[in-house]
Amino acid sequence: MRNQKGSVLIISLVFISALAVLGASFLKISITDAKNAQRQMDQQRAFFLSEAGIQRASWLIKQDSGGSLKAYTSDPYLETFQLQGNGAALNSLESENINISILYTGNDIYQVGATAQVNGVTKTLSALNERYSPGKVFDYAYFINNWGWFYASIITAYGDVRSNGRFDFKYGPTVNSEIYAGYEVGINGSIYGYGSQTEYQYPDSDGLEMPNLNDLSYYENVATSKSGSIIINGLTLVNGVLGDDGGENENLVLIGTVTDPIEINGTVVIRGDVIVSGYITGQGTIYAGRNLYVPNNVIYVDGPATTKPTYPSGSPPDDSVIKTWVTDNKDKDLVGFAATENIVLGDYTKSSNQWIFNSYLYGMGDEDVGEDGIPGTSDTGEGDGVFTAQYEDLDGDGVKDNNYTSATLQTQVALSSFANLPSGMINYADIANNSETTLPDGNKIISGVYYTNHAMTGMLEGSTNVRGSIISKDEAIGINAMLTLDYDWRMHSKYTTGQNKLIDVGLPFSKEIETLRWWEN
Ligand SMILES: [Ca+2]
Ligand SMILES: [Ca+2]
Ligand SMILES: [Ca+2]
Ligand SMILES: [Ca+2]
Repeated sequence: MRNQKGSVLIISLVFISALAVLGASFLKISITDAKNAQRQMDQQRAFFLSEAGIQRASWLIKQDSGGSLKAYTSDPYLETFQLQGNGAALNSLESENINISILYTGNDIYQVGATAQVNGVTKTLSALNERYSPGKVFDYAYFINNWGWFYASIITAYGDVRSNGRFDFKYGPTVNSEIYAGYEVGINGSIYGYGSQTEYQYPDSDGLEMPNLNDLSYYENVATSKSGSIIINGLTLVNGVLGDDGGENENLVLIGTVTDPIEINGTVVIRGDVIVSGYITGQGTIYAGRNLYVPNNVIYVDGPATTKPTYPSGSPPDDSVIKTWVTDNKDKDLVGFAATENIVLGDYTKSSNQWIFNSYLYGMGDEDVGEDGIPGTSDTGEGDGVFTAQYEDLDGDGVKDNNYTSATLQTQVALSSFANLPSGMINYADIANNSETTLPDGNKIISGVYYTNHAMTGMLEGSTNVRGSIISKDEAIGINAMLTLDYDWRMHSKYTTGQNKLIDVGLPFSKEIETLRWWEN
């Protein structure tokens, strides 16, 4: 029994010392683990603080309305701050120093940096921020905030198409492009072109932010400071802004001919309605404070040699093919049109072929659309008769917009009260023509990038070639002959943003600061 007891004791001792050894090594492991965990936590904390630094740098750029940060082109602007600000720190992180730097690299691009240290662990982040870069909506031949719809076999699109709501196709259109929709891509019957392949269709895509033109003051500052202008036959019709000086007529008619085209140079703002027709040349963007009217053709005098890059059948063109086309044509005519209210195509006063306005346009525009900002989705707040400005004031004008009416289409003053109206023109029909017949081939050409955060609408009775983009919140365009959309790739953000941008015509921006890229040093 004793022996037995002794052996039990020995065994116990051995067991206890074994436990002690094990315990010591467990202790070692857990101390190392804890050290690793602490280090990881410090890394995360330092990362978080640096990220806060990048955000503060972006905020400083946004606040810099006078552009004083643009002076820091060789030595960066430096600042050290703490999250606690002027108050007391709520935890140890809030009293850590965050060092930020801002270096202006030209073309409204800033390189920002931020460094923070927690318990000897340092993290440095950098980002390239562009101010006022053109909205991503310009990457598309057709972009609609609410509901994209191609309902005709006579529609052919070259260039990507997108909607923040549904995108519906009916009666067999041809879509040589990628298709993006915030909800469903609805295909009723067949569609043709490589967009018919599901690999080029992207339902449930993130919504793209629309530029908001409710406040044109930024664009007016650009127009004035860079002396944007519109000249016809040696006569300067717009010098910066039209309608800002006492007695200046804010409504303007622009009609260009082959010999005396509309010459545009940079950004110009016309505070009222503007009617644009005929031949146009130069590079720039025309902002209208109310409606833009496109009663006829808009034709580049010196446009790209071909209307688009060569599209192979069954797939998109290669990036290199597109880039060559863009580079070859970067100095050719290129005009953006941006309207605070609506863009009206053709002759809206014509009594025939008005079905489109009654059945579609007049059923759109109401802002009681719910939290998602898109009509017809039955989400929270949609159609409840309550206007929640926080998410339903889509155009930011502070009041609830209702459905469009005939007043939406009409000029704000009689045509006879517009500046630069040619003599002999009395009624809108004297200028407008739904089916262009003056061109040798009888086709209608609408060149340019057309943007409105309200409706783009009208009637196109002749075969029409849009050479650019149609971008709007609502779209109600009637067609009864071929409509071909040729995206102008020179407008793509690949070529209009960043340090190596090729093109700058002053298109509207969506976000004041766009991060082009960011990295950890
Ligand atoms: Ca003026
Ligand atoms: Ca909705
Ligand atoms: Ca509502
Ligand atoms: Ca509103």
